[in-house]
Amino acid sequence: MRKKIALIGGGQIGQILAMLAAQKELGDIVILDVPGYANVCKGKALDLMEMAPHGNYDANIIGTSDYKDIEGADVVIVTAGKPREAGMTREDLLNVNIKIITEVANGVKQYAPKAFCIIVTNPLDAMVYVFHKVTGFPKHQVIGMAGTLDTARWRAFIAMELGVSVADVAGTVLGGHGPDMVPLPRLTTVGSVPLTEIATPEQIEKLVNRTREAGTEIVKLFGKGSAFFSPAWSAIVIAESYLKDKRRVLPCAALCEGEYGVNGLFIGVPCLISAKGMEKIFEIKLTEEEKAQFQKTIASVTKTVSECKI
Ligand code: TXD
Repeated sequence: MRKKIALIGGGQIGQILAMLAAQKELGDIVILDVPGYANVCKGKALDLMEMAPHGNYDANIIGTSDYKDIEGADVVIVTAGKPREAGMTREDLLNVNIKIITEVANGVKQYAPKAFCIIVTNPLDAMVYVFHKVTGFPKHQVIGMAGTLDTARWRAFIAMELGVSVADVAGTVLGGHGPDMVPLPRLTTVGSVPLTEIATPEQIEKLVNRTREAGTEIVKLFGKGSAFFSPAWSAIVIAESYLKDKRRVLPCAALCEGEYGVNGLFIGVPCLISAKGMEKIFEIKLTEEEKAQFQKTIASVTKTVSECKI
């Protein structure tokens, strides 16, 4: 029997998720959205079914607004919520998206209690916290997708700046999904050559700042709405690692209970994603300067989470 992937939210990111999940033959796909948007999602699902002969995949894809249809899902990816508009911070979305995530969490808890859940909705670190609180799911079953995207952006900008293949850029971005996220130049390499040896301090500073503001750079260009291609791919990479037990080590927002000096918060840390879900958090020995940056991002996430009053 095929695996089942439930996409909660069939907007910009949701539709690309559906396309990628189909092309990768990850399983059957359910796109769930609010009743007023269910017909559009049914149309998107049908369009993707009709793409299958050329896309060369077999999958059953449906659109719905009924949680019964996600029954028994193996993976749930949540993008339901409002995206940012120009001039908005991720935190401006807090109150409206808390309500949406609470409703979604209750639906998932009832119909897909064993699913590995990947939360994408912003403000990310707070929304994954709310989802986890409402479902009461074990910590290995719930993660937030942000660091995987922030790291993709970091790698892309380095490749663009240095004129090298992105395939050869390795590195990571930790911390919350906001302007004080923590790219780690010290641990970034280009074909095994340390970034710190082939880029100037000025170039590195520029790359760090661009990565921190990458989401906002796109929101400004769009005017309305936020990035969707790269967030979708980033979430699919995590889902695929779970479904195929690829055991990728990816920066995800995971519930830290002591790791990195964080207690009871979801924040971006390197995670082993296996068939067990978020199997393990790897701890990196940070320098004093990196620790100070990490403290700053913890403070921001703590503040946003405390505003959730949950
Ligand atoms: O790295 C990251 N985590 C992110 C997060 C990167 C980019 C964007 N990020 C956030 O993802 C963004 O700030 C939003 O909060 C979400 C989804 O972004 P998207 O661009 O897909 O937003 P859309 O196109 O508005 O789609 C959201 C859909 C839309 O179709 C709504 O009708 C639906 O969510 N929606 C709901 N679905 C189900 N149930 C409820 N209650 C609901 N409310 C809205």
